[in-house]
Amino acid sequence: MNLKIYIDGTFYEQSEAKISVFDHGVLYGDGVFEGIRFYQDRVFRLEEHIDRLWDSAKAIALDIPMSRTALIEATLETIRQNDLHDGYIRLLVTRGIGSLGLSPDSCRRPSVIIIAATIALYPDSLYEKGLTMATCSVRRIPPAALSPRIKSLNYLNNILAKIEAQQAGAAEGVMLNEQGYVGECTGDNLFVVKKGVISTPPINAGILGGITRAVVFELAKQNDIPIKEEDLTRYDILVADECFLTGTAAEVIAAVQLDRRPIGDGRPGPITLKLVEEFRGLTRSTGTPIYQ
Ligand code: PXG
Repeated sequence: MNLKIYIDGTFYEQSEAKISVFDHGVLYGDGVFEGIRFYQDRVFRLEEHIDRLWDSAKAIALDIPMSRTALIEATLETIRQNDLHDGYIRLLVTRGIGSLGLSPDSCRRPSVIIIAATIALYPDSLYEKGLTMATCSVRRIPPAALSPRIKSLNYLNNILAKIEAQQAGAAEGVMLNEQGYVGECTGDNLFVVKKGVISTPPINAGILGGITRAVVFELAKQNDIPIKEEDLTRYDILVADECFLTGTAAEVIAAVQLDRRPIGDGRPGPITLKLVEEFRGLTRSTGTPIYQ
């Protein structure tokens, strides 16, 4: 597929879409990003993603060089330029070109990059069977070092955990925080269900405030399923009736094993499956229109 990529106001053919080796996004991972989905000509929770991008940028003292409205329009136009109807958007803001040296003072202008593409979805069988998880020895970065609420271009912490999970033969890795409580998975938030009540770690456990996570709170409330934020340990996953993960890429998906031990009966549970269905309904009936 030959995509058209947006870089700082211009659309480039995929093979021509390049940035400088002096961009501090490359040199230091200095920048922020968002992963966004669109379904049937509508972008899902676009405002929320743009809000989070702005907060991530503010938190690293990065001024996004355009207005929110202009960025929303550029995002929609990138999808239109590629004539896509369902897919994935990767929005990046890098610190921009500077000299070799940590200080962002040498970077004159941040760069805005927008990629819209089709997405390689998890196969349906994974939603029916659920995925496996392994506990990682790599801990989530403590908020005192770098807030995990910032969706920054530096994902090494999560990548190392992902490698560890894969080496253990699992699809996802459970990352604990510095205190040993469950944080999140490498690119997804984690929930458990016990006796009909859904629980998930609070944001101050040192996790990303997931947009899909927030949607699950809305869906649980609409469906009268009790939901709460509380500190969880590995024990709570092992004794849970159900476990599921949420993320823009995975949507809502059951997790059925931790460290090769079954969670509940080892199959996706009824509350998880209800949320999977409700979430799909929402993605196909709401969102910012792309083509009108
Ligand atoms: N936790 C972390 C650490 C994440 O990176 C989520 C939770 C879920 O958040 P949302 O807002 O998506 O519900 C994420 C999401 C990708 C990709 O391309 C996705 C994420 C990060 C990196 C890559 O699938 N993040």
